[in-house]
Amino acid sequence: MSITDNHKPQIHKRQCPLCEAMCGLDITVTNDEVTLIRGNRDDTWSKGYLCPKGTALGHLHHDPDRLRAPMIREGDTFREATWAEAFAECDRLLRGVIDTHGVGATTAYIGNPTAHNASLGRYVGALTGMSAMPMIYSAGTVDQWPKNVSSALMYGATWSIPVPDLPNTDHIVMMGANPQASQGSIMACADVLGHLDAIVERGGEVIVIDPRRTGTVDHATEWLPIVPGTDAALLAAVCNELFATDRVDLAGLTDHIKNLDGVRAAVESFTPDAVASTCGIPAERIRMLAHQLADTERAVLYGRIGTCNQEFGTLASWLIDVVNILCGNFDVEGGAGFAEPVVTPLASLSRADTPEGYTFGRWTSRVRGAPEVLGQVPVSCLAEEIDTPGDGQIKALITVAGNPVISAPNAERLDAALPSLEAMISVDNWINETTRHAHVILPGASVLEALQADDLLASFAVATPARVSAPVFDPPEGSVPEWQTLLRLGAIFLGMGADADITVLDNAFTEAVVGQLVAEPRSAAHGQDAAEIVASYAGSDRAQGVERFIDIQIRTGPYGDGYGANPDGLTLDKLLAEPNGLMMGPMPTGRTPEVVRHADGKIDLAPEYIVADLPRLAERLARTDEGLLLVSRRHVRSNNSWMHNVRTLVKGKDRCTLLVHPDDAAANHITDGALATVRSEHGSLDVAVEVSDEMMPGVVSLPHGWGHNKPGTQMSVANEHAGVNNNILALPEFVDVLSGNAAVNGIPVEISPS
Ligand SMILES: Nc1nc2c(c(=O)[nH]1)N[C@H]1C(S)=C(S)[C@@H](COP(=O)(O)OP(=O)(O)OC[C@H]3O[C@@H](n4cnc5c(=O)[nH]c(N)nc54)[C@H](O)[C@@H]3O)O[C@H]1N2
Ligand SMILES: Nc1nc2c(c(=O)[nH]1)N[C@H]1C(S)=C(S)[C@@H](COP(=O)(O)OP(=O)(O)OC[C@H]3O[C@@H](n4cnc5c(=O)[nH]c(N)nc54)[C@H](O)[C@@H]3O)O[C@H]1N2
Ligand code: SF4
Ligand SMILES: [Mo]
Repeated sequence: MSITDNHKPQIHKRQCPLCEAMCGLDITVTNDEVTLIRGNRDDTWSKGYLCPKGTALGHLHHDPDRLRAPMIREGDTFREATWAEAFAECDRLLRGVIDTHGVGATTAYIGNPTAHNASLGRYVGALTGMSAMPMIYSAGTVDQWPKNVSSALMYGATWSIPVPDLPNTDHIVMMGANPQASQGSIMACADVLGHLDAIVERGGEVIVIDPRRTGTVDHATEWLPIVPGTDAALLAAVCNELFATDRVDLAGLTDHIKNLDGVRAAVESFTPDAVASTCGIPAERIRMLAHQLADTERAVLYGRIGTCNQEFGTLASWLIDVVNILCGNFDVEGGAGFAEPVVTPLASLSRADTPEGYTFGRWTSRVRGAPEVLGQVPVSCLAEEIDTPGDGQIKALITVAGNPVISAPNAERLDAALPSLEAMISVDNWINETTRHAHVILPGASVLEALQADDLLASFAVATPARVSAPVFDPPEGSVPEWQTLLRLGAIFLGMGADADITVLDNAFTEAVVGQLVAEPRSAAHGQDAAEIVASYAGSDRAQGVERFIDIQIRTGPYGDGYGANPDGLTLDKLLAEPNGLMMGPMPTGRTPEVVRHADGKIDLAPEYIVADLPRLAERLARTDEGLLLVSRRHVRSNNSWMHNVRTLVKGKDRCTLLVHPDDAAANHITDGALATVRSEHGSLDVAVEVSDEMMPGVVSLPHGWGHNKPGTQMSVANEHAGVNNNILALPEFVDVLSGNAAVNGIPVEISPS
């Protein structure tokens, strides 16, 4: 039943939870059915923009394959169960493992939608904390871990990641990002391409550095093809040139920076001439790149997944910020800066593990000996930790909104290992390649059934939007919201059983977070008592749970009402009354002093841990990679692995194809449309080839997120459009050494006709 019983079409205003663009949508509902979705032109953030995925929210909600009730495994199939039965089964299975093997035999995998889902994003920390699992895995190590490492060491804050001020820049260099498909990442912005067009219209430059001439290049002034994995070398040479031509200008940051000389020394051997042939970019063009970035008043360098998911991810991530700082393009209008979200993200509260700062390699993984980085090891380790006998072998796994059988390197080994688990619980809404192995699946709300309030994503916003969205539909009667599911799993770990009173746990968790929120210098409730704040909700209709949590994040945030301290400030109710959202202003500048958490208050321009990796980069310069290198790509109609069950999005020509340059196709006797066998050191697959000069010679591209139609899945549409799993080719131990992040770009492959 819908929230209103009106049979006339009703328009609900709601932000899209699918990607970082956070578009405001007009969702028309007629007789409990979504009949139309359009961009909301009055939305103060996205002004009517949307992409084809946004129009598919109704399909996701109505998808008959989407789970509405918990499922319990029975032999090779699942049966629908009550929530009480499902939690009792979780208790039985998890306790079995913990009592026999200890908590060290349990782990969790946290997937990408966690960051987009209000309940999961806030309460996943409750589960991992209460369970005391010694380690967890996440999609983060096939994503932004290098950026977290560089921010941890440069600023003392893992999630303080600088974002380009896209609306106000006149010159942007984009490396390893394709917003035409992705809609922007660690740069939240609706209509990125519109902003790029505007830069060009005002006479500015948009330079795309990518081995592929992507759709973003259609909105750029220049495409610079680059050999995969060599971005760090290019950027080291840009820094070298900045020093050599005396262009370094720290602008207002001089007093907030240390180790400038450390950078100068570190990049000394990386001259433009030394790196040019490795990167495939002429030395003269590299010099000009440096000159343009330094000499243009409002210029910025931005890098994303192509600069992270590669061999030198941390070096590249670090150097991107270093270049912006050296050019005076940091924390100023039109440069790279730190957004300040209205809803304070929990991630922003994370701190170094010692007073001296972050330490790495505090422990290593059992089987491979991979060093821990920011509490995680590469997700590709998970398979071997499950299938290798011995003390500490993983016997129980909880997946939260993740599909690692598709999205992680070592995919086929993980697929084979999961059935041996004694307990596998999936908090997920579909029976897909991963969750088909679960003993119990616990579904959450649909994309239209829960309150939507972004916090983490808003910390990458190119402005300061304030918006929360009410649910469009009520969840089914008796269903359990995801925040409760996570707390209940936590209670099971604590030995409290399947029907514990989770209110106590919720209050304790919330109070602990509030304590940190009010300690923030910019908190509107700075210095107030956490217990009193939590207690003030007692008896209200927000006495517990995620709504209370969001209200607290808003009211203790920099724009909040501070429980009376700032009476005109924001509250959840105020924002719920503004379905078009409020725009608090452009991306702030001058935030460096409050963002940097190092004891001396200074940005470390040359962290030792990072600089020590430069010899490895120098070795790369000495190496010539013969043969072809594989990179990944995205498509606007797809979202990692989980939206191929929407017919309107997968219709049309096959998109899971290998893009090959005509010269490489000819040299390997491959023809357009034919099947080719692609082989890496780790695996091989057959896939249809698209011959196209949009690839630079020597590089081939295959999307990730495909490889459906596995037995036991319940994804009727996706299974008709199976595609192949890119990660079968990924090399499990090919990682960015400093972060442990997977190098799924730059994989040496051979191709031949099938
Ligand atoms: N080769 C290669 N591999 C890659 C990448 C690449 O570029 N190349 N990219 C990497 C990146 S950046 C990422 S982020 C990862 C993604 O890796 P994952 O996060 O593991 O994969 P997704 O496909 O996002 O899976 C999302 C899962 O969440 C479920 N889900 C969706 N919405 C909800 C919800 O609201 N609640 C719950 N409980 N479940 C939900 C879906 O059913 C699905 O099972 O893939 C990585 N893998
Ligand atoms: N439609 C859609 N949107 C999405 C997603 C999706 O799957 N589909 N996924 C979401 C997620 S989880 C993320 S993390 C973001 C990612 O957002 P983006 O970072 O914009 O990701 P991509 O679109 O994959 O673009 C990456 C580009 O890097 C290039 N590349 C590969 N290797 C290298 C290299 O070594 N150097 C350089 N310079 N370039 C390289 C690739 O050719 C590709 O064009 O997108 C998010 N948005
Ligand atoms: S760009 Fe598309 S998927 Fe992303 S938030 Fe907007 S409508 Fe949703
Ligand atoms: Mo991602």
